[in-house]
Amino acid sequence: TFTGLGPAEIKNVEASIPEPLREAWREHKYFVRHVETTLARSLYNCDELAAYSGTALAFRDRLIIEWNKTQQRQTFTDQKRVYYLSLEFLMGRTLDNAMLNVGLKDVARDGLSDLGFRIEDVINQEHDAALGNGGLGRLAACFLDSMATLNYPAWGYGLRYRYGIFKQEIVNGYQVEIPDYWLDNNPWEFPRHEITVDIQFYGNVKKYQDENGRISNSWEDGEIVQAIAYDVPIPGYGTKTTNNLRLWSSKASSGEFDFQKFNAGDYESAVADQQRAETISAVLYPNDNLERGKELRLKQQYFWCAASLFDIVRRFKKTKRAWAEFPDQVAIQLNDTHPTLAIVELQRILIDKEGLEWDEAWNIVTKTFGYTNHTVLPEALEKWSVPLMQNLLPRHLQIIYEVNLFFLQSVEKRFPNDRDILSRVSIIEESHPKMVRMAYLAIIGSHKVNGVAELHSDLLKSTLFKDFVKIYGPDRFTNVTNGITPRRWLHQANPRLSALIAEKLGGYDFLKDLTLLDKVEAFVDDKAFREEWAVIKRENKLRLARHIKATTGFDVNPNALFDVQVKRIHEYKRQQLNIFGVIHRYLSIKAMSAEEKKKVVPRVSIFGGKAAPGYWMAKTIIHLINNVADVVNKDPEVGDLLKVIFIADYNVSKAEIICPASDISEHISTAGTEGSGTSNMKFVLNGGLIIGTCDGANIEITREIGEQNIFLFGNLAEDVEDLRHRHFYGDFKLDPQLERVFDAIKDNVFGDKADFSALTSSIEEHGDYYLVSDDFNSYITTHEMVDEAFQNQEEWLAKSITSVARMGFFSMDRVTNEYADSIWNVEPLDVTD
Ligand code: Z2T
Repeated sequence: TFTGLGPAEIKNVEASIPEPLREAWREHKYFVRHVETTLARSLYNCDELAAYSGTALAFRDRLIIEWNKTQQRQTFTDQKRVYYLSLEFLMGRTLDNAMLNVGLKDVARDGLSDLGFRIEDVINQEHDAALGNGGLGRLAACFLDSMATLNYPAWGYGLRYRYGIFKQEIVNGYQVEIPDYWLDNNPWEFPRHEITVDIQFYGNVKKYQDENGRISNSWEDGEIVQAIAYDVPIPGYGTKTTNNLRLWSSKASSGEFDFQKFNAGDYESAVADQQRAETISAVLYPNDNLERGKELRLKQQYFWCAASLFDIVRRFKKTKRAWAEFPDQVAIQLNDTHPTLAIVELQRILIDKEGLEWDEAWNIVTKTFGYTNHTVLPEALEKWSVPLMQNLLPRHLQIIYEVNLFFLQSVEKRFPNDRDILSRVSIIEESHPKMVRMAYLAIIGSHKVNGVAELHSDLLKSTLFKDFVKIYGPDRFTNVTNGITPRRWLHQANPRLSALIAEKLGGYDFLKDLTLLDKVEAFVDDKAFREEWAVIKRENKLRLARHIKATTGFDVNPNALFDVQVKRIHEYKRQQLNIFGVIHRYLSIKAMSAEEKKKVVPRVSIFGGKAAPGYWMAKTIIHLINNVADVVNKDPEVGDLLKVIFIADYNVSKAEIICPASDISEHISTAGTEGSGTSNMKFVLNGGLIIGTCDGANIEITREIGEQNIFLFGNLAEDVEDLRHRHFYGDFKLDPQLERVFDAIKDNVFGDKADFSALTSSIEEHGDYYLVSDDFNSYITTHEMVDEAFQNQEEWLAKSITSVARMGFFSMDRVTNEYADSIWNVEPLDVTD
């Protein structure tokens, strides 16, 4: 029935409601309205999924308003913006985060509870936005959170994949990949059908004389694919700033070209063209730290770079500023080399379309870009075949050759007596076929290059990019150690711990300035505080135990030491070292007397992570973990002393359950191979201790929390090369304890030994590239120290509390401010001013 209430009267009704209830009333009103109208349901047949949608839509309304205001304000002020270009944004779920950022989760909890729903169940209805593989993609998501929270005018640009990272199922111990179709009913994206860009591929380059008599190049013919923008609001925590993430989706161009085919009756071929175009944004490549050089991947890269650059340039041109001001208005950060074509595309736009001279344009380009490198692993460094690029992007290849020519000329002038340096630093590798080295192009086209942890950045300077340090000097290269957002990884994932800290610190300010955590250390001897801390850890372990029971059917003892390794499965991350250690433990227990068994500290070894579908060794490791679990978990001689769990389909929302529940977690990569690692930070921030190698950010974590609070083991990065060299020349002896483990595998204790022969022989016979045998003894000994330490619960607790108190450095806010100051030169803009 029509109430006769206009906006003014509604305002009056609102005003008549007592202030503390007003938000609750609004929330309820939005919720009911969306359930009844947007979803066309009644409150009487509102299930959990509808309750999720209604809540999400209610919060979405709030975000949209702030989002519009933020964008208007940023456009009006027209100060420098940051554009973060990433092929991956591993966002996870949005609703919980949105409720916390807006500060109304408690209101929503009460409202939902009045309607008979538990907020956790409602939150669990949401599908993860899983547009990423692992650390690199999650870092991009943490960046977005921090940039909004700190009020930086910043946009993310990415691809709107129809399929995110595959879902993992374990069938008979093997990984099986299921497509992740995630787009239906996603309330968090807004299609902008009016924002489109035509993207060209193939074709050829023609020279012509322009009106000033200048010889110019024009890229002609080929085929056109249309990019359509989809926008996602990115709210900051405790601020009105709501930034934008723009994801591009591909579609066949609606240009004349296609209509001609339709009109000519060539219906089938026109539809095929359409499907081919849509394939570009169809699927995320599921490789972490591996590049396979597929043409479709290159198409994705160019499609996304060209659409983003067009968009950025279009926005800049509206301001009518001179081109020389471009770098004062625009900072573009390249998340690894995947967006390196953006450098070439900007140069092309400036010289071919806007008529700038080469030098003037190149000066603008290099001032605009910054490049972040995430790995030194050679198999992850992008190289594109010259013939492939010649065919797909003929004009870009010309520009790359020109950039290379000018670069090599300048190098030759500076180092006239160095015969080899030119071939070493050339963007073009003189192989068959020739290859474009994208990292070199990224360095040459950027004003700053950074690594993601101190050791990693040092290694870049002393190995991979050594020549470039010589050429450009050390100032172009810098380090910005990674971080994580404390909003998601403490407050959202571990609300009770966050509340306990807030109670002691007098509020939640630490979520915006994580260095305030240092005040927690004053409570390390406070009895009540310590008890509460321990209770929270136990609760979190129980929560994980329930998840394990529900998903695997196994019961785990919450008093046992929970030992967790969750991350992408990769030989360099050494899950094989961990599972061999577990087998060693199992064999030791089996050999014990009843008396000896009484002294054993019960353990649950928990694994999780996806293997790239084509990475056979990684899949073999998963298989071994599951087979070991099968044998160990039902062995009555072992009972509660050891359980092995593989959690299928590890993703962001599972990480939120797992990270708060560890006693110890494993970050055990071969020294010098892990760029940074970020789950190490998540676990410590949640009061878990870690065992790790001197690698990536483990080193800085140790420096911050103190070496008495971490379990370090293994060879150092500086010794790795020498050890590998020795292995290669036959100087290798399998560690005797590891030999015992291999003997058990070869006795078919964990299934058919043939299934694992590639794994054991990679160590015994093929050089043990990742030094599993070299580090095995030290690994086992260190785990014995872990057991020992765990028996002294009081000291363990002190380590846990002290470590959390000292984790302030690893906030993504510190990281974002460092990029802003030393790379982007951008200032925050408070939209509430
Ligand atoms: C990735 O997740 C990482 C590096 C890559 O290099 C690619 C992917 Cl998909 C091309 C990871 C690093 O392995 C990890 O050490 C680091 O913490 C993370 O990026 C974020 O910097």
